[in-house]
Amino acid sequence: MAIPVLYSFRRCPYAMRARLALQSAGITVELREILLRDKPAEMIELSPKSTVPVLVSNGKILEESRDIMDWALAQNDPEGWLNGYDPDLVIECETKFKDALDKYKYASRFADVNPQDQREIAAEYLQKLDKILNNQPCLSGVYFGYNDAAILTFIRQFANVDRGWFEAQNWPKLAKWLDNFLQSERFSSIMQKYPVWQAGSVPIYFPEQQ
Ligand SMILES: N[C@@H](CCC(=O)N[C@@H](CS)C(=O)NCC(=O)O)C(=O)O
Repeated sequence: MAIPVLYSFRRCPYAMRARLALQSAGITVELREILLRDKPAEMIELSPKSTVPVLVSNGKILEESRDIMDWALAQNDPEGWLNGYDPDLVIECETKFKDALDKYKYASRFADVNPQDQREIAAEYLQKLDKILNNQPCLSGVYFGYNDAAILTFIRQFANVDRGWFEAQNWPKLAKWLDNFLQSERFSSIMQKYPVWQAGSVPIYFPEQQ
């Protein structure tokens, strides 16, 4: 079977969650790092909507990050990520929370948007996560799993908008959960820097072989 190809962008939270799942499933892909402002023609041809991540495997094209996660974990789920998977919690992150995050982070791109109001909307979701984390160490239960991987990368983005404000809020479990992830080997291994891919580049394989 040909090695699947993943078009990816290091800092994209959707691409990050796909890399987390591929790594957990132990599925090796050829990683093609792209620039959002200069997407390779090969990727646009395969996926005209051209968002990252895009995974191509034996002619099958997956262009939604959760589809890539599901595809990887259906083949191999050694850490039991699918146990405790809560699609509603993940979808709320991608819709209501992400919408508020974008308006908070990029307020000037929207007409009539008050970033503080948007931060409050996003914070409601974060309070909900903090409550869950009051009863269990991870959003998937005892262990890091699907919910954590699918949600953490967006919370990281939110926290980075104004670190001082984020740290001053009363969500200790959430802050600890984020911090544990940012300090983890798991995170550093999916955040390796790779040169931008061009046709003819030497292939880069991910996860890196130990
Ligand atoms: N629903 C998609 C969203 C992916 C997405 O929006 N990715 C962003 C980067 S973080 C993107 O590629 N945007 C297109 C662009 O900036 O041109 C998924 O889950 O994969």
